[in-house]
Amino acid sequence: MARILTVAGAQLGPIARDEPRHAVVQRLIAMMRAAADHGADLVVFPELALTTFFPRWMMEDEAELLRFYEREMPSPETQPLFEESLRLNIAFVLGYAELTADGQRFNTAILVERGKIVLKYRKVHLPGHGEHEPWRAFQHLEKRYFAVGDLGFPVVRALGGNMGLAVCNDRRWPETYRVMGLQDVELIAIGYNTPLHNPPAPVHDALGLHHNTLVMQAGAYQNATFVVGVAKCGVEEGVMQIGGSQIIAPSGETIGAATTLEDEVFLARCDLDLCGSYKRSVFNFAAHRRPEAYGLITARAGAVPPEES
Ligand code: ING
Repeated sequence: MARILTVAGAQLGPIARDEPRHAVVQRLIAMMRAAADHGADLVVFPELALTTFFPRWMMEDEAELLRFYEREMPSPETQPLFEESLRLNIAFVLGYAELTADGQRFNTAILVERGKIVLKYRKVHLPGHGEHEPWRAFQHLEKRYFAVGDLGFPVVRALGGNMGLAVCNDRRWPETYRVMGLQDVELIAIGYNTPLHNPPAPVHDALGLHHNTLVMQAGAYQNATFVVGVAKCGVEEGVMQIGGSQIIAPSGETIGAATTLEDEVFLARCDLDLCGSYKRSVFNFAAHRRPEAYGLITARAGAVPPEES
């Protein structure tokens, strides 16, 4: 029996700083309905999909900062999204800022199937900086506002396949995909907020969309998995964030893509059994990988250059 998932990406245009959650949830529900109308089994929303990308500002006032986090999931504002997904029988991935009961803060993503959270992930690779850096046109304070994720990179059986999650900067690191590849993942959903301009390296800006596609196509192919990358994009509070939302097959080919910088639903037919032809040949990990040669990958964080000869 073929395991074919119709997958939708629900790219988000800008969310204003003062946009109320219930208004954002209505945008999400509208896209969830559009996805379901096209027969989608799963719809993927971006990273931090309930609020503006608030790490772009330095906030000294704790109360102001904590307004951007969710204390419960679902909450009264997000419950309608869970109910609609149950009514439409469509699963969804949602990124949001999580404040735990014991006060920890994470950049979190969840997979919800039949109204239940079946997978939770907390972002491991936090880009940016921890202190206010006024020289920047805008801040990127994820290292200040979030703790490093403490759940690893879990993969679960859901929707008839092996599902995994990652968040934004995670997609740039091959380890993210490989740890899930070693759990036989077949589809990884990755939401992101990526400013076009990167203040520490402006010369990279023109390559932003290229790097976005490059890392996700590589991750998909090298781990024989589908990758669904979905942006929050457009000019959000004065900062241009790239689009480039797309669905990538285990072949590394992009098989569905958004073409605007606004709220946009796009789809692809994902035959999960396509993963097998790569998992059984070129990326048959058991047959070809040599972990005994890879020790540095977990033993060392930063690069150490060779001795001068
Ligand atoms: N954003 C960016 C990302 O990794 C970034 C950070 C911006 C990296 C520009 C490189 C260039 O896509 C988040 N939220 O991780």
